[in-house]
Amino acid sequence: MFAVMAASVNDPSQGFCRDCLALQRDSQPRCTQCGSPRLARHAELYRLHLAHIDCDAFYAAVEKRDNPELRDKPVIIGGGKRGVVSTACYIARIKGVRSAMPMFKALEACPEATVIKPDMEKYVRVGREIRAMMQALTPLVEPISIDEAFLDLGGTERLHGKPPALVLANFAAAVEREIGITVSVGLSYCKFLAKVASDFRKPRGFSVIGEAEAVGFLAEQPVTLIWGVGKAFAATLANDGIRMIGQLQRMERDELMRRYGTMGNRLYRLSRGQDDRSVHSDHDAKSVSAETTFDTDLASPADLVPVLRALAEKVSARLKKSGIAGRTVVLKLKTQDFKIRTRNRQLADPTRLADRIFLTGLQLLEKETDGTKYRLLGIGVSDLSSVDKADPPDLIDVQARKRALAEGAIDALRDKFGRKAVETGYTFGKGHRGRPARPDEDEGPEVQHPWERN
Ligand code: DCP
Ligand code: MG
Repeated sequence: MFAVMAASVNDPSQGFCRDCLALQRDSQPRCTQCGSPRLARHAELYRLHLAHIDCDAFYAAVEKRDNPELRDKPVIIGGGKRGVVSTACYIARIKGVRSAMPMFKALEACPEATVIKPDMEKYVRVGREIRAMMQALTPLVEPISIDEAFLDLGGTERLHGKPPALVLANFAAAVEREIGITVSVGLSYCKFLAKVASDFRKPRGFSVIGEAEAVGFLAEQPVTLIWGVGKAFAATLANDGIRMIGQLQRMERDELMRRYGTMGNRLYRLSRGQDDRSVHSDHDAKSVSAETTFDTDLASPADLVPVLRALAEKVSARLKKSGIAGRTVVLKLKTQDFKIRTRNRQLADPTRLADRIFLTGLQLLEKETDGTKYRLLGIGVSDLSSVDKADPPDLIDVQARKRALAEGAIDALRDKFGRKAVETGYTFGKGHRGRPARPDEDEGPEVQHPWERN
């Protein structure tokens, strides 16, 4: 079969059926074998091997699988302490329900919805099963969160007897059959566009972005499509009159870097579809951390504490996004003469709360602020585990419980209005000297996902 495939490279009229995988040798709108309209056709279909896979309405899909009565009904997952929507099925989304929306608003939009409290243990289990299926396709699987991962299928044709595109379509069908939920697949030549592609035609999507159309496709997209351009940075760009990626494509690298620092370089490259990051299976990583190098060395708690707070929030956000928690808080400092100091403290329970990470880091930092000047500060957690045992309600420390609840509320507001919307007492107004680095300057998180153990 693969020989036939190879012959069809670069012929956009050729492709395959995503349901029965039969090859299509003409440009009929339906599969010549099974009649399905779900055909994959693209000039680079058999050449591309970098994929991003993301489950559709993940928590809601798992709940619908486990209660078929809900299949054709609007379902919202969320509520509980935070009172926000974790996710909504696509039926509820038609009514305007979105992740991170306050539950009362979601129910205003869709009063007939069934609301289900999240069952994290179950979602982690399903995520782990899907991950195992991915790892059977290639060793290069890089999980990004509980329901998504990058896969590099380069060099696997011989193993599978078919090119990556077909392996992926087969995988999507197998997940539906064996797990009972649906996924969307993005196939491209780089991570950035594979992720963009997977989001393109959800649910049950299969989108391909080839090298030939990348620049033209990107030109028509808003800047927010670029990794690292959140609400705040998009506002900065809008202030400079830049809204579309096409505008970035017409700017020189020097100009972008002069205006936006290292982020300018990222804008320059990604706007042109240049992204050479490879897929890393992160089996060896055991912690989640964030650190920053200062413009000028800092010694005083007044300068260091706000940075610690901002970094703790970053670590917490990453833990929450990945559905994991850590039990040991690790503080890292680099002195003026490049000596590294690390200090650890183990907590009674794993945490993913910024407040706990920060306060523990603060206790460790207090002992180190003896006038020594530091060029780098970092905070992280290790001893990673799933979230089910994390941050149990603290019956003795009522204040801690209140802080956890407040943090849930802050998260909800930030989900809605962006990070800058809610500043804490520690970070408020500290935007410049002791600021954490821009995303590019940061050391990326090292994440070992609990579902990857065994
Ligand atoms: N999640 C959450 N809170 C958010 C966003 C997501 O608790 N603000 C959880 C619920 C989601 C899961 O993470 O089911 C995966 O997140 P995705 O962003 O991939 O969203 P979905 O899988 O739900 O939907 P989509 O089909 O858009 O991927
Ligand atoms: Mg998803």
